[in-house]
Amino acid sequence: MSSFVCADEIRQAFSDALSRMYKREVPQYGQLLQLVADVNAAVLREMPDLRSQLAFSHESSRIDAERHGAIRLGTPRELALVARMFAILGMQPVGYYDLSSAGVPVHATAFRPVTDESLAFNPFRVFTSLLRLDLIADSALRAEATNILERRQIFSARSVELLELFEVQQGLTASQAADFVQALIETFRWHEQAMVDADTYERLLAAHRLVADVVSFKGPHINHLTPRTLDIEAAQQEMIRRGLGAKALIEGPPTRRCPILLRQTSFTALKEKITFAGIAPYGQAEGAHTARFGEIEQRGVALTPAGRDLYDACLSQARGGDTKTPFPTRLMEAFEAFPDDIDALRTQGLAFFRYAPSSPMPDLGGLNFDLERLVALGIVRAEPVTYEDFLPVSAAGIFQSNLGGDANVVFAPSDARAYFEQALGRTVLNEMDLYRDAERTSIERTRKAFESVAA
Ligand code: OOG
Ligand code: NI
Repeated sequence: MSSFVCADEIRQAFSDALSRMYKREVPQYGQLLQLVADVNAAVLREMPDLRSQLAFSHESSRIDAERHGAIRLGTPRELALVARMFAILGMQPVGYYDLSSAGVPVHATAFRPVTDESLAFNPFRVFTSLLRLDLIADSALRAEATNILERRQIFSARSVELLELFEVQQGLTASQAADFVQALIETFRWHEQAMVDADTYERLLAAHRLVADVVSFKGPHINHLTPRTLDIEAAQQEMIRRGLGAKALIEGPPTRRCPILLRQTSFTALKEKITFAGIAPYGQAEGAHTARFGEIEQRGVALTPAGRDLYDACLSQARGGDTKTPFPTRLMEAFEAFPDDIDALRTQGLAFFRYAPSSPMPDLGGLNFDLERLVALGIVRAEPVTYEDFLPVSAAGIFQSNLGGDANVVFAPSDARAYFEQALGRTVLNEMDLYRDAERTSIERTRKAFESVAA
């Protein structure tokens, strides 16, 4: 029997291949990677504590390869297929993001690895949106868009064949996996040739820029790849210094000593030449499309439901504040209510932590296992669990700043989750359960280590 390649390795190969492809397609992304590597190296030189924390959380090795991407799909059938394809890469749908209330007619999930080991190996994630044509008011245009989407095949015959083989065999050999990665990245390639004529493109664009982006092309081009920086302020300044027009505002929480959740910024999308379908009287019509960009992010600690409620409350206070005060000031002020001390985050139950003995566990002669006591004694170390997911308000901000033009349509909130999960063929995983499990497992391991010495 031939042996199969593990999903983590296939995911790594896919993430690397996609990154190489995007670097060729969007050279500014290559500049961004270089810039982030420079900033990260400087941060690690200057902050030995952070270096030790990353080593302790098994994250040192993943930082350089770490990134997320984003794709936008057109039909439930595409979502179902993507879910099966990404399962081969060890990526599962985590979380449900409804962006319609922010004026973006999509709902989404993040495909990502879920176990500690897989995340440490390579945490590559893909923010995957599904277009909501039901939110397009013009019913004729909706029918036309549905028709166009129904006809397209975003996956090659070869990738579907390998998918089916995987599902029968429950694995892929090394050469099948290499083939699969090659076939799969083709789906996410940029297509300069639109599937629609100029007139249709304009009508789709008028409905919503996102509708044009999804419906006009042969496949769901990767629209950005995002490396992880250890200092987003420094990286943002470097972006400006190196002439990569950065977005004015960093999305997410304000600057803090203890980073929480996720902060993101991007350079605005490129205006790229496209060719429309149809035979124009004087040769093929050309146009321009704005969709692809580059983004950077800094990840902090995952918050518990209580911490997340507090985050949401602070954020909405800042957003609802007096517009005479600049937003960054409002944000700083609102977040004064959020403790910025690692022990406070832990003892107040606002964030998740991973526990482990800081060195071989000493024999404490008959003491009962008392986690807090062991932490206080410095025998057990608590390190923040990294937030592995996304934030809906930030995601909407990223979408809007890159769609070109303004997007001030607001759709009535609706519950389309059941529809999304039906397309997916399963329910999405709850990210809070995953963080809670990570924390619990680490405590159990620590307890075992303690008991094995005490026994
Ligand atoms: C996805 C935007 C969301 C993020 O990092 O929050 C996202 C998109 O533009 O398709 O990638
Ligand atoms: Ni992103």
